[in-house]
Amino acid sequence: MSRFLSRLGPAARPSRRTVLATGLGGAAAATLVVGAAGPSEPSVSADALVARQVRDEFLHGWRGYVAKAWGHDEVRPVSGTRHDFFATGHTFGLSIVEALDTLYLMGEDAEVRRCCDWIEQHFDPAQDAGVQVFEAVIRLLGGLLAGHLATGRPALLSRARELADRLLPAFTRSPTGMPYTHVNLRTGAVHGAVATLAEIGSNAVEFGLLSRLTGDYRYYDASLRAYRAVLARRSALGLLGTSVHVESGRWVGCADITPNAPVDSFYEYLWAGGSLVGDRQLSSWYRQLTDAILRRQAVVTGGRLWFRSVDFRTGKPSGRNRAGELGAFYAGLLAKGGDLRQGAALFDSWTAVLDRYGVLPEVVDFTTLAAVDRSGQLRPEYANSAFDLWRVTGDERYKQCAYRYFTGMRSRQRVDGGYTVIRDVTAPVPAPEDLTPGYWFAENLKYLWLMFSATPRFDFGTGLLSTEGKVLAGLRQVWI
Ligand code: DMJ
Repeated sequence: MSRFLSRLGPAARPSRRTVLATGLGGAAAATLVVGAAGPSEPSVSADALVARQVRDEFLHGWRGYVAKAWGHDEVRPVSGTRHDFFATGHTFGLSIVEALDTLYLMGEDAEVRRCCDWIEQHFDPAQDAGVQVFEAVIRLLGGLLAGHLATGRPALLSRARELADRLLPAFTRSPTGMPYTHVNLRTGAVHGAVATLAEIGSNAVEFGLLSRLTGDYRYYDASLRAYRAVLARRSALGLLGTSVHVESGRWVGCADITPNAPVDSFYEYLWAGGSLVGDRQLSSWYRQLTDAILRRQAVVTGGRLWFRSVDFRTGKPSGRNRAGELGAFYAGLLAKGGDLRQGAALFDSWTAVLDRYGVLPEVVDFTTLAAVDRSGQLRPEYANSAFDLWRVTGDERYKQCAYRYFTGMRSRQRVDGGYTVIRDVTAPVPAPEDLTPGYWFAENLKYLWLMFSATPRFDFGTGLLSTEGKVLAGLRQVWI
């Protein structure tokens, strides 16, 4: 049986000095002055003003979802239509589940109650639908657990448990323990025998917490078995490939593309699982793999730190000098994991991309910073790393960067019906693509809110967020 030994160790709480007190430079300073309190308003700190802007924008997106897509997975804010995320013709109220703990942290308690009521009455974890296990775990299971921690409502925990029970066949029917990518929630039928590392490993945090809350260790043990199966297949260099056939156990994709998708959160959960669950095995694997990645994949080009893709058996570089925005989370992970210098350097690399485009493109060539995939997917990873680095260092610079990210998103991706992904971040007037991804409600503005609001509902020392931004430790039930 797995043991739960400790929680995330105490981290220094970043200073609460205001942004203005430290002297902002450039565009961020100018924007803040414009937004500062007028003569008739009571004196409010610059942080509080930013927090108010952040909450206003979150609620703008939320109202768009409520007005046009309530009860459905995602909203298309331009056309005012809906999108089924998991399976056509099925809804899990994804954006409701994603938004729940963000609304709680922002003090929107009436909305929290409305979301919980909807989940209790309508959320159906037994639909005859094949769902992607990875997405169901990080988005739905994580959201239900965070909602339970925020509100104490037992029904959210029982929905979480039923969902996890219906996802488990993906693990238990696999001969290696590495999960199939998809499972039918009603029948338990599995499919998808080639799984990426993110799909195999991004569950230890949710399953670990569920096991602790229920005393049922089948969930966490399934996570560990999957992790063990991957680690047993490490190369002599200590590196991992991209994807594995979960029945034969053979590698299918042999490039180690860390920190890019689709391996990204595999590494994140070795660290987060080790911290939340207190499992030293996970922490030790994290350390060993990270040492190998830093040794074999880190590369400095144009004075900036990036990570190159290599063959995991030989270490030979692939020559594809691509960095996906999804990999921007790695700056914060490196910092949390004890490699602050490298984490800060990688964050600076992504800040150079942000400075060039205003909104981060999906993929860049890291030797030139040219946008290779120009779409702007409303991704949260840069803000996530700003938050992590601020927590680790207390350095106000990370808040300034996060604010620049916020204003870029607000000026280019805001539409009347909410926020949307865009086709081309380099276009002077970007064409909207008409989707607010569910993760936008879970992540982007939560990181900003936590940095600027000083909310008493989050424990800045012990708090831990999942890869989907769900607060799975450190939520405080506080009346505000
Ligand atoms: C989120 O769903 C999660 O953060 C996931 O781990 C990868 N990134 C997306 C949002 O970009």
